[in-house]
Amino acid sequence: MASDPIARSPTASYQFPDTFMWGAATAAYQIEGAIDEDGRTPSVWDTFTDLPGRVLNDDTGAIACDHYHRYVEDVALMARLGIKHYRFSLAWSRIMPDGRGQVNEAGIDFYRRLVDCLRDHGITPHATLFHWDSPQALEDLYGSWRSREMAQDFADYATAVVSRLGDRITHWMTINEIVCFTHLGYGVGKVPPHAPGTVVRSQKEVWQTSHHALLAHGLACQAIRAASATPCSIALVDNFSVPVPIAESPDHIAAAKRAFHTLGTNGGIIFPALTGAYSPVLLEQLGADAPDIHADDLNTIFQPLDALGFNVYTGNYVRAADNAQGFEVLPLSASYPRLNMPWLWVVPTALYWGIRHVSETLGRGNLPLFISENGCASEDILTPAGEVIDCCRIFYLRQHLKAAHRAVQEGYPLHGYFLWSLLDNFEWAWGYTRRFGLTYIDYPTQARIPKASFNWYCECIRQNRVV
Ligand code: GCO
Repeated sequence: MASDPIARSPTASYQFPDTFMWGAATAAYQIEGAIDEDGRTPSVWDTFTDLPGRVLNDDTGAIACDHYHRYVEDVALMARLGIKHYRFSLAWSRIMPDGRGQVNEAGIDFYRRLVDCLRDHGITPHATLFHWDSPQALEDLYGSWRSREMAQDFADYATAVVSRLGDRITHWMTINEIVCFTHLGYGVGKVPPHAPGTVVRSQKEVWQTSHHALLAHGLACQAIRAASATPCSIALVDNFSVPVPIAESPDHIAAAKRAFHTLGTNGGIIFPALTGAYSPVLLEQLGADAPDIHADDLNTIFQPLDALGFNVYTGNYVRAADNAQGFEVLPLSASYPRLNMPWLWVVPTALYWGIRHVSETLGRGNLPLFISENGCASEDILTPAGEVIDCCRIFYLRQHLKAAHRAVQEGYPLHGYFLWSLLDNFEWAWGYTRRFGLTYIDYPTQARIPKASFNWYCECIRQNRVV
């Protein structure tokens, strides 16, 4: 009711500014399928999924959501949802079968068709150049991310893509979640859960892979700007770890800021990307395990960005402590709420605190941000009437959107939100056992069934607020 003071208050009604970008996200290997069509060659994920026992149920991305053939139906679904922004990724080995050199125009054509279809529906494409599916050819040639050569090959791939698609795509994201395909793909001392699953000899070599990925990001930023015919927006997408102060008092907030340097891989990924230097606290901790950094590397890595994409699913509570580091990361008890992944502790305030850390801990308060992924796996219930009930997902998303609203209300430059994911899809080492979609995929028939959360998110978008 217009006269209701609560309905008119942006705080109480969780109203977003009119310019807020509502979107959804996917990634090539997780949805496309068609792994050997129109000239695509294997990525490291094709090789990895073919190894018995690496992926649950030995699932592979060979068919996935068959999006390669069903993209028209999927774009119609996006239009029905009401999103005006769609984040997807391009498969490097579709576009450059050898990872370098010759461009496969048929691969480009698929993305041209997809993007034209999006634009016909008034949906702005946001293209991620790399979402973990390195060409197997480069893994065979020089060990992909283990080599510095990968950075230049990635930049050349970026040039090939942007010079062909830059007339229709103006929102680019270079690389998605560096930690996952480097530290989790080459990690020491355990069977890595991610492709390529090559265990390197030392921590130093693991850090070297993420350093090469940072270089790839930096060189790609330069390549995109040089190749784009029109002014474009370039972002990095990162899932830095978020220390959440246990209480919002100055001592705990200060402790969370200290913790930010060494939590996860923050000090060696988001720090160099956004500040031009590895965190000194991390470097001291790493000692001889720090990567080799050439003279000009940090200048290359520290490129001007138009935005940061922040992928957020969970966080870590931190409190001030009377110890050498001045903070303590609090373990969560077994009874703490968690959704359908071992790491998916429900910590909605991590979304807000992540944004504040970018501003206050990294000193990048003017850098536009968007949430490039947020969502959850939940155990969806299929009713006999054919509905899919996923209340847990609605509750999870609602809490996170409220945290996003708080960030906007307090003046942080959060411009948009991409929900992960539009569709249930191939959840990496978990195969098809985990469902993150707003849309249920019945894999045997490939039927798309919008879940309860789809209708709920549709209403949030329509009303431009958290309903
Ligand atoms: C990511 C992952 C997605 C996952 C999602 C759920 O960027 O984190 O890229 O591909 O599917 O995060 O685990």
